[in-house]
Amino acid sequence: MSPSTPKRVHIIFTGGTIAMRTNAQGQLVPANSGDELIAAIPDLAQQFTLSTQQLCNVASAHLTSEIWLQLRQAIISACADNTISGVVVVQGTDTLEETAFFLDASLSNDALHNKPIVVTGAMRSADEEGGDGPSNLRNAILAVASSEARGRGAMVGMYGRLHAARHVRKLHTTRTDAFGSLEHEILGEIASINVSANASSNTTDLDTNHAVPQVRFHSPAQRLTPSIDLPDALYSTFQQGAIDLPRVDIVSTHISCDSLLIDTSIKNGAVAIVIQALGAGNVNPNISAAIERALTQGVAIIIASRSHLGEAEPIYGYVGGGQSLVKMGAVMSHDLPAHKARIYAQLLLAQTGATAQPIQTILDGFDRLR
Ligand code: DAS
Repeated sequence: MSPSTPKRVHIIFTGGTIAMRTNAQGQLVPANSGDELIAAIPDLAQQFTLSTQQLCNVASAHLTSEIWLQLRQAIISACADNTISGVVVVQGTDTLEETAFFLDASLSNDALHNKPIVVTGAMRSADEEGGDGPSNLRNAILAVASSEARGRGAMVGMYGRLHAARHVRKLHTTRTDAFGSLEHEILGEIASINVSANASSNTTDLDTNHAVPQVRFHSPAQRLTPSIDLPDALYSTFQQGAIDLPRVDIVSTHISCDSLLIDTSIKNGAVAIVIQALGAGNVNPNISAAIERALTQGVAIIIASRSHLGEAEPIYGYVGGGQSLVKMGAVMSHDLPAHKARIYAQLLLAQTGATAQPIQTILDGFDRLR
């Protein structure tokens, strides 16, 4: 690409509040196409060559593993095009961190040709005055076009901040600054800097300062989650309706909970179960017994914590304590919350096709997260 050729960014739209408007009944529903969202940031269309793709237009609660695999395939194709700098994915914020983590964990730098992905959305609808959609979309495009974004895999870009897919969480239900990385540093930000118009032109007019957004990363490029390459055949088999990603359920625990949900999950074909355990990864004797039954039947058990900070660790040796569970053959999710541990387990099982040996596959795979 010659230095004068505008950078090309590919944008894949799937829907979300960013594309919703209020209907005659006063309800927010999917409405705007991706191209209509791009029309709201005309200056970016002058700065970059933008190609767009509308995969679907749904609330992010309606996304499925089938749409994820289509999205992943669309990203692989876009990144293989050497005119494209990177890919922006637009979706609803409710499951945004899940999609970002799925993409980050399932796409190696080789598959991406080192190109970055930024997943973004909005907390305010397209028809809301002063909505955050246009600025989030603008920032995401600027971020993937930055050469410093290369080699970082999939990130989340919201409210001017870039978060690692592994660490980011939606922490607030409605605020525009809803996303955070908890105790982890954010990867970077898009901040406005003031430049003098005369600094870049030879005019003799009076100086006029104007704000220019600039992408700044805080640390060198690295991948925080070991990539799990999915077999090429998976997508085509999936398209033929022959398989789904392996079934991995999440069971949440609390005072006085019993084993019903774990037993039901096994009966319904779960290959692995993520237990959202208490504190550092502890459960009561009912759940401990159910975990032992599951492991005996060959179902892998992953222990995550319902706490927001810290990691699931094998500390306690009482019945149901994390150390006792690990001795039985369960595995700790480390810093992954239950919903990301579920995705990671699905990918590991899909990669090896080792649904016959899920326990070993999960043990080995989660060990690499440390
Ligand atoms: N919560 C909405 C959003 O922020 C809806 C969704 O996730 O699709 O986009």
